[in-house]
Amino acid sequence: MLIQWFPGHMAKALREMEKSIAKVDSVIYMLDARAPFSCINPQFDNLIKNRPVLYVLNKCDLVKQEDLKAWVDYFSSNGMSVVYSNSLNGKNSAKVISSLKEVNAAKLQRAENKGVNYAVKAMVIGMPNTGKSTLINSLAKDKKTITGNKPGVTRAEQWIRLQDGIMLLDTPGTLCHSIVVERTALNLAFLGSIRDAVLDVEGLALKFVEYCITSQKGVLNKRYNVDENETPLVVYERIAKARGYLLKGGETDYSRTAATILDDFRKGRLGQVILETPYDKD
Ligand SMILES: Nc1nc2c(ncn2[C@@H]2O[C@H](COP(=O)(O)OP(=O)(O)O)[C@@H](O)[C@H]2O)c(=O)[nH]1
Ligand SMILES: [Mg+2]
Repeated sequence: MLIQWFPGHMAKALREMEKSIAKVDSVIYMLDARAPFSCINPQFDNLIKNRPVLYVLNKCDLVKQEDLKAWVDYFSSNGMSVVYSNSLNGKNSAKVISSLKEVNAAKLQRAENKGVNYAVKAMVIGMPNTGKSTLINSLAKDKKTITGNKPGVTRAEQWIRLQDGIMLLDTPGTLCHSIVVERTALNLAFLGSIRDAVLDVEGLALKFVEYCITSQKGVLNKRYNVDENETPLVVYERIAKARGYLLKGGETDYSRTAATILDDFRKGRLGQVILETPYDKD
């Protein structure tokens, strides 16, 4: 499957982020817990190399406990600071904040030694749709929030001040301009990080059905009440039939079915479905 997109605005966003990095102490790197590897953007490597990074496995509600634990262990054992989050309910907000302070401990200690009250500044980066804005909102909840321009900065930068002595900078999601590994491209497309307008949505949904019936057995049966023991195309058509998505003359409405399947996955209506484990090689 060929996945192409116009990278112009993303290249611009990356340039903006390269300017902003100088103003922040650290980085919050948002990853979708269902496919953390695929959400790593090699174009960020250079950007973040001199800053402490806190990796956030977001949408943890869409992943089984044991899978989440495997990912946390994987990141931790590779010396990376990691925390998980359900940004919709903000349950883990306190842990995200304390972890961010931990990765900035040296800076905070220096400030304390000088007797100054220092606000840690962190830039929130990640692929589109990983939940950056939702996380920021959940952390800022019930707290005094200021957004908009900082004095002396002409560009509209979205700074959010948390009462916990932290300032966060939201960024637009940025895809890399080419994704060489097909599995990665597919995962990002499944997750909704690539705009559907540039995708073959029906082909994508078919690939997703194929993935589910081979690697996530029972998920489609549970949601759509269809027998999964058939080819991906037949299962796809069964889902259409089960939903009554038929065109005049009884033909399958592939496009409506595709939209439903992908939306159900992205919104978590299929339950806990992972796309990757730390043991996946490719
Ligand atoms: N289930 C679930 N959905 C989430 C979570 N965080 C964000 N979302 C949803 O993911 C979608 C993208 O979130 P958004 O904050 O706009 O992503 P951004 O593009 O990275 O800023 C929205 O539909 C959110 O409601 C989470 O922790 N769990
Ligand atoms: Mg956003």
